[in-house]
Amino acid sequence: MDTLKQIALALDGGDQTRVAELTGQAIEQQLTAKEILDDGLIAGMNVVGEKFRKHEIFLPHVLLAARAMYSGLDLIEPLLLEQGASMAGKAVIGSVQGDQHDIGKNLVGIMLKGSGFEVIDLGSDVAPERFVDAAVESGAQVIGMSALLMTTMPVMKKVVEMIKERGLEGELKTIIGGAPVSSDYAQEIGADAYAFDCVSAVERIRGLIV
Ligand code: B1M
Repeated sequence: MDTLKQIALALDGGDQTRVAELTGQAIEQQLTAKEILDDGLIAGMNVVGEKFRKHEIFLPHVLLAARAMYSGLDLIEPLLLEQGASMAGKAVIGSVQGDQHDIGKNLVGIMLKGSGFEVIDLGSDVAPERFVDAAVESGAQVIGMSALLMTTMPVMKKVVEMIKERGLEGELKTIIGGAPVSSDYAQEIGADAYAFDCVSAVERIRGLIV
């Protein structure tokens, strides 16, 4: 079995040590960080998500898988960052209030830093006013919000509304992402952009700043 498939399998098994070991091997084999991410770590996490959805596994298993995912992400992060260039802009990112899911948001942060952006990462469970305050205080041009739960998506709308209320529309742009979010939803709430994944997030944010 190839190394990437083994990574996915070890992640599904929640084996943090093995995921780190195999990710190290994949790096030695000169596989790109993107291959390791997409075909190893994310592939494994998708299997976990599907099993969780079908109630074949429960939360402790998902938590172990998430921990294993981070052991691999830690190793590929410097490689993703190597592609970095000069400062391209400043973005505030976070997972919205009520949402603890942060893996996708962290990937967006890594890719942005790797592309030369300054990133202010507010973490997860971020209240609307924290997003806007942090952007104003830091002079960021963009707020990037992540939501993985249908129940937390409406917080994104609150941030967009707050930007309008404070008269910052046009100068402070918003981008949203996360599995339940779509471009239709972005349009519906008046967000400036939607990105399907962390790679397109960088492209979209570049487009917003130009
Ligand atoms: Co939970 N969870 N979870 N979970 N979890 C999901 C999201 C779920 C789809 C599982 C399922 O039922 N199949 C489901 C949501 C259902 C829904 O509302 N549609 C769910 C649920 C229900 C829950 C709880 C409510 C479970 C419970 O307690 N009963 C609970 C909620 C906690 C909370 O947030 N308040 C919960 C908890 C957890 C853990 C804590 C155990 C853990 C999170 C650990 C962590 O993040 N630190 C967890 C996990 C790991 C998942 C799954 C399995 C994996 C999510 C993930 O990290 N994927 C997930 C099922 C799944 O998605 N397959 C699931 C990998 C990641 C790279 O993808 O985040 O989609 P993703 O990011 C992508 C894109 O979406 C995009 O780029 C990334 C890739 O390039 N993207 C952006 C993301 N943010 C972006 C922002 C952008 C642009 C692009 O611009 C700013």
